[in-house]
Amino acid sequence: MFLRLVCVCMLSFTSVFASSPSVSLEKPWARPADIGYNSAVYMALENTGNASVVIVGATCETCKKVELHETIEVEGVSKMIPMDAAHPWTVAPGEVLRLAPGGKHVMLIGLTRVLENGEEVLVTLLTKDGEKIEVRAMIQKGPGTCGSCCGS
Ligand SMILES: [Cu+2]
Repeated sequence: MFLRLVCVCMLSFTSVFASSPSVSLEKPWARPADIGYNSAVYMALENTGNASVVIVGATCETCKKVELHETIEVEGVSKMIPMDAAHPWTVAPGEVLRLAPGGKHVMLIGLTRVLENGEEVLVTLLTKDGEKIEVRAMIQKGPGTCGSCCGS
């Protein structure tokens, strides 16, 4: 009986912490852009927990739609392709997922406010387990471009 009670306790503990996975974010930033345009968010996300973090999507309060993209080169032309749902971004314990210009990024589509240099934008990454990772990205100009649809 005693053992059983302990088990129930531990289970409820786990579910409390399951709402935010153990990750550490390094320098999240987003490109400045006007209303109606698109922006891209970059960061390094380290999995500091002991279970894989699987990112399946994202939301943003200041745009119409968010997509997870990867810039790849096809016959010398760089193209952005949306993440394949069958191959979500998986970060094993101790690994780092790098979102950077010319590679993976979180695409903010159809901005509903201006992303002004020096301000912040809140983006939420969603995991396969229904967890949320809140990302406060600094709006700043950066290297490279995010492809044809960004304009910056
Ligand atoms: Cu993109």
